[in-house]
Amino acid sequence: MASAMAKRLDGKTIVVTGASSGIGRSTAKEFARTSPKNLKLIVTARRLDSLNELAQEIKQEVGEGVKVLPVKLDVSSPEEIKNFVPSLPAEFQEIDVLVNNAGLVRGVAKAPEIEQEDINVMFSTNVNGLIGMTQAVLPIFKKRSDGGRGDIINIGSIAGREPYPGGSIYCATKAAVKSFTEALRKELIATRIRIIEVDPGQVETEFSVVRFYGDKAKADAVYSGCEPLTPDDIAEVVVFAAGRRENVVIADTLIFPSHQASPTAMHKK
Ligand code: NDP
Ligand code: 8X3
Repeated sequence: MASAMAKRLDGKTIVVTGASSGIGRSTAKEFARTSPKNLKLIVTARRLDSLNELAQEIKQEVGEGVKVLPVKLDVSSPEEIKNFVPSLPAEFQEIDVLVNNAGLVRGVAKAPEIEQEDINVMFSTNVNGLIGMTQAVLPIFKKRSDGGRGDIINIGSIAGREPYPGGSIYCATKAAVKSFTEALRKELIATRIRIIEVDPGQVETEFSVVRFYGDKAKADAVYSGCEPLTPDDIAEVVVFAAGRRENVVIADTLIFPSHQASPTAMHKK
């Protein structure tokens, strides 16, 4: 017997950005596990090899009921976003859920020493990319009855609620995600389109390796003496939100591991 959540997700087409690693990868797998009979998953990122591996892993785990389409997509490129929906095979074009997860942090520099390139990459990915994907997919939602239907799930961060030293640009991008998300929910009030934000605290993924430009020792030090969340912990919240009854909007969530109460209030053993 299928769960209520499995039935609600059955037949949906879901896009996950940044699915080559971490939270995005776990989210794609969790959708597949939760509704394994009839689902279409479009997994996107810049690393196509990793997306192809993910597609294989999903197939091995749940079988043929979930169709996975890996798509190479750099969300910081407006041109690639413009071509994204028109390039999809017809059977994948009726998107129901967009998970705007692709994002990154670069460095821990403080003003005035922040590299212009890092500022550009963080804003063009975390903010422009998320807005661009939303604008690319919303017209599909808006064609549907009742003014439109579908889900946009934006991955924000505790960093967007509580900025911290050494993270000013990243925090500003996540605050922008929060503002955009909240305005969008108000703009779409007369529709069935659900605008959902999921804000994780500390999650161990490639996030810190990217922050420290590939220095794994520095990244590991971030998580030493404490137990961070896993990407699966966040994936479960994303899928739960998408799997609610249509009239239920999990508008906003903040998820911490038990040792964390803010970006800087961390208990380390
Ligand atoms: P990872 O580094 O493990 O994953 C980031 C994903 O984003 C990768 O799949 C990467 O794929 C993708 N990505 C980065 N840049 C681009 C781009 N220009 N175009 C397309 N895809 C891109 O980190 P997380 O899983 O932790 O991060 C996922 C989201 O969660 C981010 O938005 C992050 O800000 C947020 N978050 C993370 C927290 C944490 O503590 N880890 C806490 C709060 C929020 P590829 O390199 O192949 O393009
Ligand atoms: C990631 C959380 O606090 O490391 O978004 O910036 S934090």
